[in-house]
Amino acid sequence: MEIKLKKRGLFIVIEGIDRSGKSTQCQKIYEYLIKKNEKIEQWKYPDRNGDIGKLIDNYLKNQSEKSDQAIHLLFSADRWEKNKLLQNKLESGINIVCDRYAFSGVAYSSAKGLDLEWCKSTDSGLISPDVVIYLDLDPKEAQNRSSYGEERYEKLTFQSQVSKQFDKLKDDLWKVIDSNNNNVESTFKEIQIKIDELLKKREEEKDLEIKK
Ligand code: FDM
Ligand code: MG
Repeated sequence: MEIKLKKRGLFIVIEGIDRSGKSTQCQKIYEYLIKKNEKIEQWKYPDRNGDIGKLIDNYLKNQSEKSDQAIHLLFSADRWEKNKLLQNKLESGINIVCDRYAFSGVAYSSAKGLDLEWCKSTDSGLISPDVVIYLDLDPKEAQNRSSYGEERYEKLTFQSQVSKQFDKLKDDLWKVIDSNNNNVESTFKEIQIKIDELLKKREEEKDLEIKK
């Protein structure tokens, strides 16, 4: 009998409007998993250092113009470029915590008026996360946070529209956390509960695999 120890890495996605605290929580998750002796990497989309990411970065900084469809496809292409690598990492047992993913792609592009289903279609087939942690923040609250307004999308009316589009994407995979209190620790506590749950589930699946 061949015993196959299947310990796939967790793919944890953090989503939310601009300034909702995603990068802070990604860092907290990273540190938490390191402490638990887990292999973990932090990813972020768009990947502004890659070839495609550089085009996106210019657009976001208002240094170039693109049609709504073209920029949507670039964001999507940025993810497709790294999909295989992501799969390999997860299969080799590395956990990935990712700041934004295809849900941002759909929410931001459809907030401009592009068809929701079309927006979804370009990401169809990408690896699905194990959980989407959504940091829920009132767009008016976001406006008061530091560095707001530097990039193209950081405007109250647009962020309010993005927030409404995110609402349409929520499903059972999502864990929605109210982040309006701006309390890093209490927000993380809720995330931690979810992560512990996922780690436990994965261990149980591994045990099942051994018994088979
Ligand atoms: N964004 C991000 C999109 O419009 N589509 C996407 O697919 C992704 C991943 O780009 F305003 C937007 C969201 C945000 C901007 O993201 C850059 P960061 O997290 O603020 O760097
Ligand atoms: Mg931003």
